[in-house]
Amino acid sequence: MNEPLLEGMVQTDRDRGENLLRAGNTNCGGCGMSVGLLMLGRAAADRPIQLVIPACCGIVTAGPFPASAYGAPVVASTFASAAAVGAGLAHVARLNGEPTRVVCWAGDGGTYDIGMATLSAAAERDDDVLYICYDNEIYGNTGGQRSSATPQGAATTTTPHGKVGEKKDILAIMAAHRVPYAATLSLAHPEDMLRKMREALELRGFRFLHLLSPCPTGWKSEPADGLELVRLAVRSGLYLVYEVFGGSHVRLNVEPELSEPALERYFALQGRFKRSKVDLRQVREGIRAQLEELRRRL
Ligand SMILES: Cc1ncc(C[n+]2csc(CCOP(=O)(O)OP(=O)(O)O)c2C)c(N)n1
Ligand code: SF4
Repeated sequence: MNEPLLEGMVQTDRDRGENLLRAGNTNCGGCGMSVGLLMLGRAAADRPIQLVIPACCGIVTAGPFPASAYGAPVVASTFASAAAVGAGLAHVARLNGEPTRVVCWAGDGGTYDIGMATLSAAAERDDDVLYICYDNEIYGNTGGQRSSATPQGAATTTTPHGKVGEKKDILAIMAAHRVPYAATLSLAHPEDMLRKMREALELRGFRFLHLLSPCPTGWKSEPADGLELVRLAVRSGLYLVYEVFGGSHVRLNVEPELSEPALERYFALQGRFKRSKVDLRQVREGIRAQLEELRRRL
């Protein structure tokens, strides 16, 4: 039953059993999204999954039809419809009595900005979809414009002197929908990440995962520094690793050290912050405020 269909060119649910992301794909070296996909494949193991990917870097990854770099069936959607398409596929799977789990895999532009309406609607309806946002903090596929996930001070092609204004708090937005499960994922904490991906695949209803996804091309960083950057973001408290159950019960998974050297190094390793000279005192205040807010909800 595990024979490849269509001579192995296109993957269907029946063809799993190899990496979710195959070798030879077009992602840049050091792309955090690649590691995220490998982890997702590991978490899914033999479980049949269907991916819905809007027009972000993640769909370029697939390559030209009929070949595919993905070891799972993929629907390429418009930005505005990813969560709605995912909801439809999940309904069809349920009606057919299939165990297939539907996963939307979208960048921050497709999530925080362009896909927000259908994302919010699917979350409100509690559709049976796992939505994963890989957040590289820019519109990568179109050459690196700012998104509402771009952090303050980061230079992009549309904010050459550094973005003014803070990053949107997407986890707070999703938690406010009171979805069964929402969590952040750290590539530098693979066991925690795998556990959350497995649990999120298992749960029913709408689940949201946020992955800070280093993008050497947009962050102007060394490809080999990606995991170290995430580690520094977690150690400094800039990226909090936590999960929210039912929109209200919060669990902090990694205690941030609030390390100042880690914070300094995080910014120093990325060319995108060079020009704006980020005010680290202000960043520290923001970190403490967010952590206090989170602790109040523990
Ligand atoms: C409705 C719509 N607006 C704009 C575009 C152009 N566009 C293609 S890719 C892209 C950037 C996507 O950024 P993101 O979702 O963060 O994913 P990334 O490319 O960084 O992986 C944009 C704006 C589009 N395809 N559709
Ligand atoms: S531009 Fe960034 S997100 Fe897109 S493939 Fe390259 S490293 Fe990955």
